[in-house]
Amino acid sequence: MSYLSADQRYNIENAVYKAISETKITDIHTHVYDPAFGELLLWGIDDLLTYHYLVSEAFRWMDISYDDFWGLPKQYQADMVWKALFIDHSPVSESCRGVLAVLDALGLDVSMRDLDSYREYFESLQPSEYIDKVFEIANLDSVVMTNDPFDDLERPVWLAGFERDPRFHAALRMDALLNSWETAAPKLKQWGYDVSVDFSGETCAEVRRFLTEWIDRIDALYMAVSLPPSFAYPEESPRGRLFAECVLPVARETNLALGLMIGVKRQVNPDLKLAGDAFGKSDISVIECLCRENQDIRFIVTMLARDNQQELIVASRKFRNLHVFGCWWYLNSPFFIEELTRMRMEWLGLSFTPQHSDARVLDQVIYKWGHSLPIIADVLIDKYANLAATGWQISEEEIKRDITGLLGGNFWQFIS
Ligand code: HDL
Ligand code: ZN
Repeated sequence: MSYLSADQRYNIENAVYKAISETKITDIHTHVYDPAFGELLLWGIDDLLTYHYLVSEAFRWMDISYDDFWGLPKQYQADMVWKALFIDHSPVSESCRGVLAVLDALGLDVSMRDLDSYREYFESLQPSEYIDKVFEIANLDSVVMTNDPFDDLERPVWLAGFERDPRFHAALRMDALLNSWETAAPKLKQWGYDVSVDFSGETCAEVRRFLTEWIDRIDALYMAVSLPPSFAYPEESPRGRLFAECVLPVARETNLALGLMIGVKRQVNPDLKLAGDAFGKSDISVIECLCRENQDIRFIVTMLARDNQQELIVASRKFRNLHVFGCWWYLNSPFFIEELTRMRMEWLGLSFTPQHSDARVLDQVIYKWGHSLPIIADVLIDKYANLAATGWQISEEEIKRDITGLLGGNFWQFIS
């Protein structure tokens, strides 16, 4: 049994931190938008402070009614959140710390606690210069958006066409189609797709046409959908039928990966709007069945319940068409990132994608990657140190190779 000298560990640490800081990231799931979408791209201090994570935390201290709060202009909402979560109570939650980490990374003086001066800074910036700055600070190569043809603000931009910013890839999000078929069908009909809620006639063929036309229009990297804990497949339901007769055939036909984000319980408290969603434990056998019966389709999967993580890892060991990604939403904090990354590396080696930001406000990529990369680095250092203790020699090139894979390379290899 050979032991690791302090020098050996120091060299490994250096090589990992160097490679992590130099490797550009593909952020494979976000809610940010190509600048062509204008106001849909959120950025700056007031969007940061009214991010739904902070709103739900602020309501725990505020005695204003939901309606009164939502009726306030965004800046007033931000003022109330700032007071409740930063001034009246120390901002120790990850969402609050994240706002301060962004301001600090931008070179603003967080100790001043001067919200108006922060506002002046952001008001002095143009979106295009700010996007460049944020991508540079966060060391992003590109992001994947969440694109919803049923979004009335987003759809017309795509239909009018625009020159794409190559840093903003698209993903076709199918929640409205698959989880709200009764309201989606009439809209599809209105858009010229000959569908009926009762699936009569050419409905499934027309839904397939809708999917393929939008995949082409946005040049989607993958199709995606978020699903409730109760998600079942096969299932005698509109979603079950759409999956079987539309989504899976189109994935096969287009050779696009299918992103499944499982476990979200939507609108547990509707008064909180975007902040009103919670989660539940899902049945992993549904994923096992999908992967087993469709081994020619690639699934990129993340699950929202901590209790689903080990079984998702084991499912990924059973099916090479299942790629695990990210510490999603309520798992995107240091405590869970550490646990999930260690579990995954010990049982999947390097064949997974440890993180995505899920950023809804562009600036958030700075803190969401800022709290993830050091943890991923530390787990890697431990694993490389354990290898070195056996006498196995790791080269700097191999460390760079491994990290390039974890920060996007494995994703690109899996989906193409
Ligand atoms: O469904 C999703 O993609 C989730 O990420 C939701 O958008 C959620 O509101 C979120 O932003 N989580 O980080
Ligand atoms: Zn998301």
